[in-house]
Parts: sequence; C-alpha cells; structure tokens
Amino acid sequence: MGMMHFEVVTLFPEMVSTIAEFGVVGRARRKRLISLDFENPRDHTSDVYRRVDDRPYGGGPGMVMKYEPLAGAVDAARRRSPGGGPVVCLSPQGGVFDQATARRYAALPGLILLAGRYEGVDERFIESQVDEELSIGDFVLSGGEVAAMAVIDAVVRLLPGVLGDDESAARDSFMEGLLDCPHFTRPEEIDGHTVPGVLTSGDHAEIARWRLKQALGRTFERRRDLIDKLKLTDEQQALLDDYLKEQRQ
Ligand code: 4G3
Repeated sequence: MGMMHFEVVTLFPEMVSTIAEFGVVGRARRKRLISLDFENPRDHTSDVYRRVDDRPYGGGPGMVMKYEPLAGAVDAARRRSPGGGPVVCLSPQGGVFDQATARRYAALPGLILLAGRYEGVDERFIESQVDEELSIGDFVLSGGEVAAMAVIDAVVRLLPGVLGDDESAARDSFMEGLLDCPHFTRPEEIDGHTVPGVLTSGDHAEIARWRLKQALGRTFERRRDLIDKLKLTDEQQALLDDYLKEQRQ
C-alpha cells in the first residue's frame, strides 16, 4: 500500500506543518501512511528583494503572486512527488470542495496544493500549471493555507488504516448524504437535561431507527438542499414524516 504524498506550495510552511503534528493527520504521518512536504516560492526568486508578488496590471488595490517563483516552487514539488498528482489551487474562484471530491483525491498517489496569498495568482500560471481551482466555501481567507489544511484533513481521514474501527469514517449507506444524528455521553442526567430513553434501552434496532430518524429530521430542517438531492426510500420517508409529526406536537 503506497503512502499518499502531499505537497503544499506556500509562503508560510510553518503554518501548514502544524497539522502534521496533531490528531488524526499527525498519527497518519507518524505511521507513514502519508508524507507531507512544503515548497516556498520565496526560495525560487532570483532578485535581491526575493519578491514573490507585484502590483496588478490595470491598477487597483492589492498585489498578485508572480509567475516565476510559483513555477519554480511547483516544479520542485512535482519532482518530489513519487506518483505525481494534480496541482490544486485553493481559491474562492474554485469549485466547492465536498466529500465526493475528498474521496476522489484519496484515490490519488499525491496532491500538490497551492496556497496563494494577496489578491491571488497571476492568471497565466493558473492556465498553464494548475489542474483545478478549489474553494472550501463561499468566504474569503487571507491565504489558501487554512483551506489547504482543511483539504488535507478531509482526505487523510479517508485513507485506509488512518482511522481505527470505532472512529471509522465509513457510515452505513442509510446515513450517507445526511447530517449526523445527536450524540450523548455520561452522565445520564446533567443540569436537568436527560438522555433520550431509547439510547439507554439496549434495543439496537430501535436505536438505529431513532438515529436515522434524527439524521433525516435535522437534515430536512437545516439543509433542505441535501434532502432534495436524495431519493428517500419508503422507510426513510416514513421516518421523516414521523419526525416532523413529533416536532409539531
Ligand atoms: C484569491 C481560498 C485569494 C485567490 C483562498 C487565493 C478563500 C479560499 C486567495 C487565490 C483564499 C476558499 C487566498 N480565500 N474559500 N484566499 O477556499 O488564489
């Protein structure tokens, strides 16, 4: 089983490297299930000021990342990537990242993530060297680093051997495409708040039905767009109708 290799092209490698120390991603790296390396465009400048950005043609506010330092950095990252992999630029102009994209990336030998700063990247570099532009959501960040970290985390969790059996990201097919059900842990009563009785009943079939019903109800209430994408089975539709009926009582 080949380890997946991540390269991040960034002006702030120390910022991104923190994810490789902690939690699930940290453990995956220590187990050699992934490798993570960085390339700084600043190390691919040839002028005395080590300039990585410049003013935009046409005028206006902000700065644009220069082509040449990015080209040098991405070339170095490609040379280090054993099985290759696409160059993905994190940007608000990209298609929106989702679990399906995470699954597609998890099947690749590697990923080269470009985390831009300033107002963005010279468009000629995107046209000639970038395979995909990707956004983690409709909001603006000061740089692509936090977005790159989100993508790495979501992908690493899907790699074989990364999660243990009880924390496995695999969800049964009934729950796919739905928001998660509510969770509770000890104590059974706290500040007058109790745990739904079904969860302490020991009836595992009834617990599974309750969880699916909650997942359907919460998804309907909070994310109608996700429900509309699904083709509910007769059983799921009945559970959702039950949930909505109980809410109205
Ligand atoms: C513009 C990604 C801004 C162009 C990056 C990079 C938000 C996201 C930036 C560019 C970002 C996101 C840096 N902000 N929603 N800022 O994924 O290439």
